[in-house]
Amino acid sequence: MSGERTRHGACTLCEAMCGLRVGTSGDRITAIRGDPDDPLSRGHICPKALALQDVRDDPDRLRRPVRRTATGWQEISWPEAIAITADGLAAARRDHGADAVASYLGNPGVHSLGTMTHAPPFVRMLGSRNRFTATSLDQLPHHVVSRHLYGHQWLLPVPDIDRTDHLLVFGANPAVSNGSLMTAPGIVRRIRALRERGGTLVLFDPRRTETARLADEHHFVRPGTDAALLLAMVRVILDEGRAAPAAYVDGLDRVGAAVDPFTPDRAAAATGVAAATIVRVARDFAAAGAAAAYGRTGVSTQRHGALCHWGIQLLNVVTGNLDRPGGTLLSRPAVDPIRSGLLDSGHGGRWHSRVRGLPEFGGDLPASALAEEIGTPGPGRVRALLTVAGNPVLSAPGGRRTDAALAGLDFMAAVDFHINETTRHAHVILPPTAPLERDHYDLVFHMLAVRDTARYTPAPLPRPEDALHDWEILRDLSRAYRRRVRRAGRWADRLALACSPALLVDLGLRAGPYRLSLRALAAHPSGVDLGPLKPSLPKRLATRGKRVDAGPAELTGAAADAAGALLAPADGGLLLIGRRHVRANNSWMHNHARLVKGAPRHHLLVHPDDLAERGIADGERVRLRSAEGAVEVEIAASADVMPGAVSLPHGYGHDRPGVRLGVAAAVAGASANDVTDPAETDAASGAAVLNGVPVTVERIA
Ligand SMILES: Nc1nc2c(c(=O)[nH]1)N[C@H]1C(S)=C(S)[C@@H](COP(=O)(O)OP(=O)(O)OC[C@H]3O[C@@H](n4cnc5c(=O)[nH]c(N)nc54)[C@H](O)[C@@H]3O)O[C@H]1N2
Ligand SMILES: Nc1nc2c(c(=O)[nH]1)N[C@H]1C(S)=C(S)[C@@H](COP(=O)(O)OP(=O)(O)OC[C@H]3O[C@@H](n4cnc5c(=O)[nH]c(N)nc54)[C@H](O)[C@@H]3O)O[C@H]1N2
Ligand code: SF4
Ligand SMILES: [Mo]
Repeated sequence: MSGERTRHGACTLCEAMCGLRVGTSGDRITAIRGDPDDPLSRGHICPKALALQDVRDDPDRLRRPVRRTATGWQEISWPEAIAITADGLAAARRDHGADAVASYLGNPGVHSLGTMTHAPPFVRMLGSRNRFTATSLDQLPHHVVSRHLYGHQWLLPVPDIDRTDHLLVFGANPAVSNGSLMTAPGIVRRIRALRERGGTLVLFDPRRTETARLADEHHFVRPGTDAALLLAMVRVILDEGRAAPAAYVDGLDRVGAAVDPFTPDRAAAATGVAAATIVRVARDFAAAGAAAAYGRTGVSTQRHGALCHWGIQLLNVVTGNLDRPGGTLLSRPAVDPIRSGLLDSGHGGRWHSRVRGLPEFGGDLPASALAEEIGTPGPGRVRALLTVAGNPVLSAPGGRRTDAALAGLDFMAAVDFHINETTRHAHVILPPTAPLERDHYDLVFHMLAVRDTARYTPAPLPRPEDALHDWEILRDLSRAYRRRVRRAGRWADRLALACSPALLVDLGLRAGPYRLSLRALAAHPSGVDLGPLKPSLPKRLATRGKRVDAGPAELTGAAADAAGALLAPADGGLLLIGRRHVRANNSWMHNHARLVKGAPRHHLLVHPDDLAERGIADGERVRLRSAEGAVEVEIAASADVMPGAVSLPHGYGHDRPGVRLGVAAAVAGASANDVTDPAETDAASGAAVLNGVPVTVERIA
């Protein structure tokens, strides 16, 4: 057909950042395919890529700003929306101080170039201590541990999956998530290749997952106890004289003392993993040629997330696998947000949350504290909120409290294109363009990728008339805000807010290690290959003296504090864990028929023995209850979850009044985070406890 063109694009729906070929005709999408010439994704896409078209065509997606009135949502002009938002934020600051204005930045913001470049400076301009992001619902323990060990929260070693001989995984399900803090598009193919070249995949997860089916070994582990397992493995390696760390590593004596209580026998009683298995897996890891230990959300968002990630880093550090090809390595991104100072090195405890005294990390407070900071009266109370690309009512623990708290705000604005469980409380919603309507460069995920590449894709589709990009909304908002709050904002932030993301990426590329530019990348629309990950330590350490202290006081102390609880034998109660599905994405996209078709996926998985014990039948509706609250859910019996663990995906619970998403009743489900408890956080990091939540399952009378 005439006018048909194929343009390069990038999928922004998960961390794999797959390269796309987008067929277009005028402003329509005619096809979405994987880009075979992309040096990283090499043609791979998953079923979600096609949903980029559904996001663009989504009838529920806002195209114009709206304001909430007594009679419903009303479309307003951009200048009006910007003025109302700036007024609302500035009034709260004037009347109650800067801390009265809170912000929450959600996960899709990390996948939108414009929010990456423009949301952080705008949030800094607000000058509030009440900053919240999805990081504390996700990878915060990784940052805390990297800060302690390597001196910078973003020095996150990446498993060298394409060259490793042995991958040891805790609490991650890459076959579904497509990899996280490990950008490895086509990861199933990469795992198969690992095994075909004689390598081994060993996995610990309370559920026999889609990834478990690809593994050589899968072991159940009792939810929330992995820190005991990991520290016991480190103990075995030290005890048996198998340690072979690099010359720049100190503190193994302190590590040895800290892990001493974690004997394989005691860890076995707590974790449900046989002592002999703990010992053997540790030995196998130490003996493998090149090995990488890796863990994700199952061992991040749990009570001992920081100790888990310390244990994982220790396995790599102590065996000399850190910074070794086939082990774990730092990437060398073409735009280096660490060197450019775009990403904070991370500091902790400079201030604390008002109500519970939780420490900030990297300038953010734990999202578990958001609802109480809004709801608790007194000086310093949050009165106004700006959310950008997030849905804390469904994503943060204690969703009902968040929901109630948001209803009591003086003012709320959302940069978002959906009226969801959170944004329905906003006074004004400012909707950005859809993913394929904007230029893209992955500032974060190139940093986490298993191979160094660089790819800039100009928007494959034109934006609709009168639509603004995320960054333009934030730029205009910052200008309007500065007219009302004159002293707001540092010079550098004001400058950044005035620049386009394209200009900032160009500057970053030019200053980066390969001296690239947008012009240079334009000659390689599928991306340039910058080669496999390379050793770079100790040079790139951000620690004093360029040394790694493997046993910093914060973590050895945390291990001592937690040892009693961690090594307590299992008490027989049920523990709730999460679950993801390849055709779902956190709390959104449940309104796309193409993705949700088929059997419902929001059941509570329970082991048949646990059902029999409670006299509950498969398929029955039950009450799932915790200290925080209860929801009604449907049961699916499954021998794939270990006895004692029950699994429920998050991001459901769409049947709240006022939500304007066309989610079918059969898909609405219940929110796991109405059951998870905001009162519990990981002591050493502040991360939310979303896995390993004590629950009961009761028949509904
Ligand atoms: N129980 C439990 N809870 C969890 C988790 C779990 O495993 N278990 N996982 C946690 C994790 S890892 C994460 S990352 C969080 C996610 O939590 P959040 O980040 O709070 O929520 P999301 O569902 O990712 O955000 C979806 C919102 O972003 C908007 N959006 C999408 N694209 C864009 C865009 O380009 N620009 C703008 N401005 N908005 C956009 C959508 O319209 C939608 O409103 O959930 C956490 N919560
Ligand atoms: N299709 C799809 N892909 C996604 C997302 C999505 O919603 N859908 N979300 C994206 C986001 S925001 C993120 S952060 C990543 C997350 O990426 P992953 O962490 O790889 O994804 P999950 O499927 O949540 O895997 C966590 C695993 O931990 C297990 N687990 C739970 N509790 C414990 C425990 O105590 N110990 C151990 N050892 N395991 C435990 C769970 O059973 C689960 O299999 O995925 C990203 N990719
Ligand atoms: S794996 Fe992730 S980035 Fe690749 S197509 Fe699927 S959702 Fe998009
Ligand atoms: Mo996440």
